[in-house]
Amino acid sequence: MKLILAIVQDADAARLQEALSEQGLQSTKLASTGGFLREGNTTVLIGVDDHKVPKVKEIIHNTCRERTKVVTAGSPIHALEGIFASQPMEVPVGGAIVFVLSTDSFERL
Ligand code: 2BA
Repeated sequence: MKLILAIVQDADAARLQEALSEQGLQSTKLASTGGFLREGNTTVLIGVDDHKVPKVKEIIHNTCRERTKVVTAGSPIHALEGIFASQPMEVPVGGAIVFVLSTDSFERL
């Protein structure tokens, strides 16, 4: 059993969950925030048998797009440290950042 953790853009999350659901795959969506842009993104948790991992990756690849975000001058890119973008800059985001974790057990109690 694996736990797939996919960090996706908010705009892709609904389509991803729908596509997973169509294949009978369960998922959980969590609101998250990127450390660099400090913008909202979505983390989707998907628990699957090992042999389904490639299928899940394929669905993620097919539903999550790469987009470019413009960080405007003066944006707090590292707000806590007080570091601001001095020039507008383009940052590619996505399609998705995917972690595959081995799980010791999966139980419904
Ligand atoms: P953010 O941290 O907001 O990063 C958004 C995008 O900014 C990243 O897109 C990357 O293209 C760029 N970026 C990040 N750090 C940078 C830096 N120090 N200098 C220049 N550009 C930088 P993605 O790589 O597609 O990542 C999308 C989101 O996935 C990230 O949002 C973060 O929430 C998550 N993520 C990415 N790598 C991760 C990791 N190793 N561990 C945990 N979360 C990660």
